[in-house]
Amino acid sequence: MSTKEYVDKVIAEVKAKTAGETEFHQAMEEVLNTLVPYLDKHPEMIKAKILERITEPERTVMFRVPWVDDKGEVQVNRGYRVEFNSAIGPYKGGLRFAKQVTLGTLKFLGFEQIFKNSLTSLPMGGGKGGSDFDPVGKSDAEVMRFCQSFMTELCKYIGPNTDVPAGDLGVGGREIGYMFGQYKRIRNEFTGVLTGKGHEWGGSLIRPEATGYGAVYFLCEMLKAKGDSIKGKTIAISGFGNVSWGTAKKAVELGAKVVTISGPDGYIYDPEGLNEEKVAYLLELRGSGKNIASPYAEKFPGSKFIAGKKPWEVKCDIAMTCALQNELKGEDAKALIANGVKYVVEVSNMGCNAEAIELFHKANIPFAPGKAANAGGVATSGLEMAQNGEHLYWTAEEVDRQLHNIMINIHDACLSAAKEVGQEGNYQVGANIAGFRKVAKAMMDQGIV
Ligand code: 2IT
Repeated sequence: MSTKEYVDKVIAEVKAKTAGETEFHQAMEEVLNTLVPYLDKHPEMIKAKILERITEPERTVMFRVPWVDDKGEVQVNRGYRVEFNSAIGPYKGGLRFAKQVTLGTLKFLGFEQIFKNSLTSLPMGGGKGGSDFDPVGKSDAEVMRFCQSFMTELCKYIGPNTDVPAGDLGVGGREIGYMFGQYKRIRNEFTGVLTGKGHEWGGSLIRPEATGYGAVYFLCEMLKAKGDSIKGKTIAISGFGNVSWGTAKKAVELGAKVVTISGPDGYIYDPEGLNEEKVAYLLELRGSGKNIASPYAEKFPGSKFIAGKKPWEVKCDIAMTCALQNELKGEDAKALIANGVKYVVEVSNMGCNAEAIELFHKANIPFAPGKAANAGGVATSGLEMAQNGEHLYWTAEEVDRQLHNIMINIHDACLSAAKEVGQEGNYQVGANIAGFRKVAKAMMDQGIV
């Protein structure tokens, strides 16, 4: 059997035993398909069934999360933690609270996290969790009661050397605070069991900005590799949450023109570009808890709201997905290419579908996959863990400096891994191989576990 046939067989078997987990299938196929040239040179990994093992989470917990809403009615959600791989460190990854969350969603995110965390060069395994709890329109008291109930169960499975969750969609500083408080109360210990904490109680400076800053640092390296620079470039970004905010903040600071943001309701086109005031307004928009982007257009005349559409139809040099999985599909890629896009950076996890990625490759447009470009968030979580372990705080400059170095190293690791398998300039292949080989080697060293 050729390596390609072997990989196809593993993909088919994984799909058959995880029926219905479509987002996980997409993420798993995307990674496994790119590993063929690497596995060709490593038959010992095929023999040790590394692919069969790495696609099966070490452990998954699913649990009931009962809570009482403001009207006194009992609500029941489902909580999850997928502890995917601990070969190179404790499970690490965010918690996502969103209505549409399923086991398949969290398995895709947990699977991506294995390779992303490996790319950071920090000792972190891969995990992800969350709930189908919908934070939209919930009161502060409801969010607190939900978080406390969620943590009452989750606290049995996590710990600073076991599994360290963080935020993701629907989980920010407020939710991390409520969950940390409950963990501390039940376990009677003050430890770095979560990252993204408030700075007063163990959180790292720059963690809120880190995902967006890191993505822009990665973009700057891509530009540099082509003898180009970010200054004066027109950038279309999606979303208006934490990741979009950090991305816009750093891009604007470095002299780019960010002309779009978006929400589930549509997108904002701001031809003058965002400035410091508009970037700061994103925090207000998110804080409103309404999950819509349209109020931006009322606040800033000169910008307009386009209902029900995505920002990928505007003319831009650089497109950066900062919202959700599969938010940029084949037809969006075609529109971007027709409008002359020069670089695409996936900042959301699996922001582009397979067809879109293929189109960017065919058009010779440098494409950065999320697991490389958005790794700055979890990398800074790793730096938060290091500070907690040392019982120290580092300055913002120190954290930012380390984040910047990590992103430069990830960029270079992607390019050199791609080159080794004869696919020069292919960040997707490079990220997957560079992320995979470290975890696979660790698994080989640790025996059949
Ligand atoms: O997707 C991600 O990398 C995150 N949501 C951050 C995870 C973390 O542990 O900081």
